[in-house]
Amino acid sequence: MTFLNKSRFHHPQLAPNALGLTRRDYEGAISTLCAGCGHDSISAAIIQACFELDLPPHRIAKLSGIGCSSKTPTYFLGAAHGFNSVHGRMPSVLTGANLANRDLVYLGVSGDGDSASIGLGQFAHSIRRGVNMTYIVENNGVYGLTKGQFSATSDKGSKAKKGTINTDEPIDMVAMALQLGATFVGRSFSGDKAQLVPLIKAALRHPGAAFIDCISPCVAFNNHEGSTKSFDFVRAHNEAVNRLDVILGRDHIEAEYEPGTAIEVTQHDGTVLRLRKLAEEHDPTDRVSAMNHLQERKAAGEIVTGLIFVDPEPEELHDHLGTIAGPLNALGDADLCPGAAALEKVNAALR
Ligand SMILES: Cc1ncc(C[n+]2csc(CCOP(=O)(O)OP(=O)(O)O)c2C)c(N)n1
Ligand code: SF4
Ligand SMILES: [Mg+2]
Repeated sequence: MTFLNKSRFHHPQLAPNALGLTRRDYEGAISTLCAGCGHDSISAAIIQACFELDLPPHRIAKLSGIGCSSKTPTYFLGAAHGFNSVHGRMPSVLTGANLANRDLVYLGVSGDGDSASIGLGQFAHSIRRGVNMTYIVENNGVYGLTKGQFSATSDKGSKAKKGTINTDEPIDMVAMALQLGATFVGRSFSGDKAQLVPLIKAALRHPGAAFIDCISPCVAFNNHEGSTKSFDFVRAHNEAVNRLDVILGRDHIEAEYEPGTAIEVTQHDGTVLRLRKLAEEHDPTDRVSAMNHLQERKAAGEIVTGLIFVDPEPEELHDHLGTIAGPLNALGDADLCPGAAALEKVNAALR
């Protein structure tokens, strides 16, 4: 069975957000993934983040490729626009949609196979172009949907369920996103909702290419001893660099921190990202420092999580192309065809 009907009834006292919507209004169909799959926790975190940000669900476009991870948009934001692309091709479809209508909030959901194997080139070009989006990779180190082959993010030396050892070097998507110029880079774990929800909220509010690598154990094929993407392994090696509070313009700031223990980054729309430092030597607004910290901790066997890098003054694809402020798909005949005199002027300038 691939679809289960969900009752529309909900508890009358469910708290509404500023739009008068409850958390239920941000849900989708009932998940058909394996019970305990990390991907379902990420869906729950996306629902929570969008609910808390008061995003109108119909102003969100969720796009994905192929895989268990790419199936998940069916299970959240049922009222959003959705597009399930060919395997690995989500980034170019998202780029095209964003160019045509910049007024939507773009959320790309993908897997490690979808983005680091077949879709690696697509991932790289969407990041380096600075497409304004939140790009989440639900990273389990296997092709879950096709029954557990190693993916390009499987660590060298890690063991498959049937005992095979991976001999290939892994692709670290966080390191790649940093190198490719992403203006927001985070890593999290599906089992750490307290870290993941604010990270997704901050990414959704970031006006540029925001990338989150979310380790998401596959309980069917990659949660055994010897796997470096299992719940136990990630819990034991998780090294959070900071704890993030997302403070919206309307919120009042509650806690105060000792000078030097927190960094505040104000985004264009007034959202304040407050980062409580856990790793003293890590400065999340310095790309080179972020790259160094990532590699140093990786060499020590740790998985760095948290908001690893953010550019407080990001540029995005529309800034680079100089497109008009409104969505291109709303242009009328007069804008698109300004007449013979205007054409003559352009031609004259080129003679
Ligand atoms: C062009 C093409 N090649 C191969 C496949 C087979 N295929 C489907 S999903 C998948 C891998 C999915 O892995 P990942 O993106 O990591 O998602 P997961 O299931 O692990 O969440 C593959 C190879 C396909 N559907 N299309
Ligand atoms: S096969 Fe793995 S990734 Fe797919 S639904 Fe099951 S646990 Fe999740
Ligand atoms: Mg996978």
